[in-house]
Amino acid sequence: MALKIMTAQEAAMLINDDDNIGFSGFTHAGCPKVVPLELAKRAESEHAQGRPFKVGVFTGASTGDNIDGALARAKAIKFRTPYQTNKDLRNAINNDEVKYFDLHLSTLAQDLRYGFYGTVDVAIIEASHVTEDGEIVPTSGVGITPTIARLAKTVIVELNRWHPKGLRGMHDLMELSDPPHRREIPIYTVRDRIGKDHIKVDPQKIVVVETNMPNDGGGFAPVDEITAKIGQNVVGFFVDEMDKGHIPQSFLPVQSGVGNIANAVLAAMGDSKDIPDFEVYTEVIQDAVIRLMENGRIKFASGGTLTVSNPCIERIYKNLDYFREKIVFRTAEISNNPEVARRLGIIAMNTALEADIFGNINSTHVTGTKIMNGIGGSGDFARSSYLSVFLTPSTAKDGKISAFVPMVSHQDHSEHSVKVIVSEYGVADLRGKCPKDRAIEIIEKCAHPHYRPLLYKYLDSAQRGQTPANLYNAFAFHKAFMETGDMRNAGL
Ligand code: 0RQ
Repeated sequence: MALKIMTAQEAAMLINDDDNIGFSGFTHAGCPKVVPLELAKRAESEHAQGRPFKVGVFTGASTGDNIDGALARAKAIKFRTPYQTNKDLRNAINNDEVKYFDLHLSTLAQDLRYGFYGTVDVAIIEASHVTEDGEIVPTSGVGITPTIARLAKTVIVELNRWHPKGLRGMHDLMELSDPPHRREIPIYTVRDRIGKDHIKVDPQKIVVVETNMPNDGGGFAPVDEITAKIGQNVVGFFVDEMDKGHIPQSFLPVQSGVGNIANAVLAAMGDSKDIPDFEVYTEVIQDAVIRLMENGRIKFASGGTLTVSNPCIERIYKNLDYFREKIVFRTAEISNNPEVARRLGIIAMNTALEADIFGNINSTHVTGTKIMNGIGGSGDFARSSYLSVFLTPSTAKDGKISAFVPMVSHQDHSEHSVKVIVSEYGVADLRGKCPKDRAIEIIEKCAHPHYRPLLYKYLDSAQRGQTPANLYNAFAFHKAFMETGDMRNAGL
């Protein structure tokens, strides 16, 4: 049976006001590009004619500008989950124009199956290949694709010729059974495969839109003095842990979050002669992973996406046979699965916006209210890893903000999931320490020297108890920032 072929504009007409849409991909990679742009235009035209038009948006993680940016600017988003990084969408969320709920990435596919968030009416999926009997091969990012493809009544496939057909074979795709029928996930090493190389759906519900559009892949900020220092501190700590026998000499699989700091830390690990060649079990595969693969330092990467710059993905596509042996793309519910993270003994490295002196972490909200991106996969890994490390520069905004505060203004990861914190000044090892000792460790090893006296002043003023606290002054740093633009003015 021949598949239905349409233009992007025609496909956008299949979507109704109030529908919930599932998009393929994870970060900009694997996301559809042309239908969402037409959908944004459609919403603008409906609004111009006085009619309502908004859709619910489910994704694997953040997306390209053609989804989150275009739909936010068109005021076409009813609600959004689970992670975003787009400036226009972030502003719309923080201005209360879009309802956004932040979610552990591993849970969205199962929450959709459980029906927690209503129906998935339409799935829009970027594919490198689609067959007449309904086999869909994703591109460079997966996310929640198998689940939305199965649940949706209509599946719009953007067949993007920019991605080679040869991607087939690099994906490992499956959905978990739901309780009470779920069994263990048989992944015992980073390389194990448990699924198929494609998604199969009823061809009757597929419509195909053909396109040829590059990814949105921007580059990373170059490693600077601070991120390089954080990288060296992480490496020093890992080498020490190997000497103590806490990390085996063969090393353990590494997960690293998204962004400049994570990229710099991986680069530092690759440069170290004291860290053996290692494997990665992560969600986002960034440029640094590919460079380390090319020079043999990373032996294998299991991830959900190639969140790499366009020059980097072009290198991969030119050498697909080399990378096919070294990379597997999984769905978010498997790449980020807590069961697998705990079994494999993952070393998790994620980034904090701020930490308090007791080890609680805020990764998402500036001064407790304005969302930056979201928790992403950090919670999936932090709680379930072998060793959970959080990274942050000691200050932000030219020293006006301390990353170490008396009490976090929003909490994503509790002290119970945080084993180690690293800044450019050093490594705070929180394992086995009571809250007061943790506070001293964090102030001495990680806080910026300028903020250390202020943090000690807070600690001295705190009411004694298992966890020292002074609820009158707990937000003195944030208050000073809001009132004077500089936490150094905190009156304690
Ligand atoms: O602002 O861009 O205006 O300069 O935050 O900070 O230092 O460039 O670091 O790119 O690694 O991003 C936590 C946001 C860090 C990210 C966060 C400002 C700072 C700068 C970016 P500018 P950097 P990064 C993977 C797993 C989510 C949790 C996670 C993130 C901007 O890593 O979203 O790891 N993590 N998930 O100036 C106000 C503070 C600040 C601050 C930094 N305390 N207050 N602004 N900034 N600290 C995600 C996935 O699963 C896909």
